[in-house]
Amino acid sequence: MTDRSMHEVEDPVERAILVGAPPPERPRELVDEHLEELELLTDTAGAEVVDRVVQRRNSPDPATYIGRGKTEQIRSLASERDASLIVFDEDLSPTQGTTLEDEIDVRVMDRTELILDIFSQRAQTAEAKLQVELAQLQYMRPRLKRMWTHLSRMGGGIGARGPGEQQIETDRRLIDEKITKLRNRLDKVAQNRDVQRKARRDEFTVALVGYTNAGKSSILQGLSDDEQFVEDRLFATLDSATRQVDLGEGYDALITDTVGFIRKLPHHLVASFRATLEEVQEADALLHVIDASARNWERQVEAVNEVLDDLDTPSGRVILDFHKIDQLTHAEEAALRKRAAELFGPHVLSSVHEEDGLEDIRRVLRERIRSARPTVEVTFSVKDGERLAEAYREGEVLERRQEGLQIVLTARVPENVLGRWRGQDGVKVRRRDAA
Ligand SMILES: Nc1nc2c(ncn2[C@@H]2O[C@H](COP(=O)(O)OP(=O)(O)OP(=O)(O)O)[C@@H](O)[C@H]2O)c(=O)[nH]1
Ligand SMILES: [Mg+2]
Repeated sequence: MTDRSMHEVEDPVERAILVGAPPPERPRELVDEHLEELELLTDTAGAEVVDRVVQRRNSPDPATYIGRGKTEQIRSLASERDASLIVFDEDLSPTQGTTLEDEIDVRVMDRTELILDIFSQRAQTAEAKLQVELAQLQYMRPRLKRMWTHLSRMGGGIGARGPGEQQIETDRRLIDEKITKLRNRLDKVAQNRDVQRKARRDEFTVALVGYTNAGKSSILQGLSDDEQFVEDRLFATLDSATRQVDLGEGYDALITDTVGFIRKLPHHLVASFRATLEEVQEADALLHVIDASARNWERQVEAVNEVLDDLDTPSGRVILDFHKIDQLTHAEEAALRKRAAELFGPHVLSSVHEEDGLEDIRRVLRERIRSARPTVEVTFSVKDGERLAEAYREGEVLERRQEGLQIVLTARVPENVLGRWRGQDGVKVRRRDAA
């Protein structure tokens, strides 16, 4: 499989061995699926997978997760394959990481560390960089001993020894200070965000959420004719981008593309991305984009729902979008429609490769807007300039006429504004359509 002589000539790419240690009852198919995903993650991080090792375990070994025999086996496999990295699908405790790295004598990472690494490579905005750095420091803090070993390994290895306990203590204090600083800076960024959000409170907002690589950025691009960063890679998007989108029939919305979710998204990351993800919590509607061409889409939906629950997202706002349906045969599409109707509430089907493939999305969002901001006829005095300004500012005026000393507007107005108007003397509100 590997040609060592070629490798010796030139190969700057890290060579990785993947290790899965699933419980005995996990079905084979699922074990493979997890390792395939780990391979994609490893590839995204920039390393090449040269082998996979699986050991089923009832309970993890406290020192090495896998058994001693397996550890020894991986050690010789690593030297045989010339691997420079071992990636575990399971989360390793600080002790397990250190012991494994000592025994295998090659750098060891777990899934969380790998995802953090990808995020740090991909973060673009100042906010995303701060968020990833915070999550990385929190991950590193209890694992300083191993991190130091990484460094000494990179520095040439032989003779290089890890720092003494005292050094680690000092580092830990420095990290704590840094964490406090980062938190403060992130709080400031979050406040700015709040201000921006308040400024657009009266526009209808939609957040695109979904498993990584589901097609969220492609959909935003298709809806807005705007260039988005689309890539057949995991976590192409880390920074949320918001676009004003014309939905047709005079409706528009602000649509935000967000970071993709994944099974077991490290919780430090969810915590530090909380500010970004507030866009999700506060959106008027959530379009949950599902890659319907993935054979495990149902499990991806579950993983996304777990993160959404974690964020306390009201489920009534979620619309499921079965995407990439151009990849399905007619029979598959029919089966999907049936399954979707059995399982879920409101849903649509979409594709960016089919003519009018995004029409269903536009339609369902128009419906949501109609019920969130009903069309009303509102009557008030011509002298009430404040009301007129408010109608234009907070709502969408469809028609305006004057009857004597009264102004009559037909407008789409958010419910909260209508509530205010109803209590006002001299303002009459009449509903034109049902919610
Ligand atoms: N066949 C097909 N492929 C699609 C469709 N929409 C997107 N893709 C492809 O799916 C891959 C991922 O698309 P993205 O839009 O980057 O997905 P994303 O959900 O933004 O991914 P992350 O930002 O990584 O979370 C790309 O290779 C797209 O070209 C579609 O409707 N049909
Ligand atoms: Mg994206």
